[in-house]
Amino acid sequence: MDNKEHIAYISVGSNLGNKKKNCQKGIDCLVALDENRLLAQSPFYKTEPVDYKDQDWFINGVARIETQLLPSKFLKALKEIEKKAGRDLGQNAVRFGPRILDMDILLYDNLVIDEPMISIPHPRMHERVFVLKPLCDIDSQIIHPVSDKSAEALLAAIDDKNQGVELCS
Ligand code: PH2
Ligand code: MG
Ligand code: MG
Repeated sequence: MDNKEHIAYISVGSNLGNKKKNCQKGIDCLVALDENRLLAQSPFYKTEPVDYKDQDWFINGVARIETQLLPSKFLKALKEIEKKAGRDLGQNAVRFGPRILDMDILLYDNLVIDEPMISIPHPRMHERVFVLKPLCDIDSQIIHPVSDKSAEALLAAIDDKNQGVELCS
């Protein structure tokens, strides 16, 4: 920890159990840590599964967090929260498949990291409506440091508007 404040955007998702509750609990657990503070949270969306389609629909949302944790520690905190929520991270867990709680780092300051254990920005965020829609709700002008485009511009550039995403009641 370098004691400096950093701004991170995270996504939360769930398609098992009480999906909305799982997502909210994930954010609550993260900001319960002394090093983190919640700056903004999007509404939740009900979303159709992408990549691996043969699974139940998801609840997704995005939050902006002020953190003193460096990226590797911040990621570790997310993974611990996922595990505590009961997520199966074993060998048999299907890639892109059903999960109680998924918490991903989308952006962290202007940082670009591409390493086996950590990739920032999230490598698929620019093609996912279920990420960009809630991200635009809290900060449509935030710039993706690789493409240099705003969240709003990235969302507008997605052709496949069939990725079903609707506001959660
Ligand atoms: N997460 C995935 C794969 N597919 N689809 C939706 N709608 N929402 C997700 O969070 C999601 C997904 C892998 O992380
Ligand atoms: Mg994910
Ligand atoms: Mg993940």
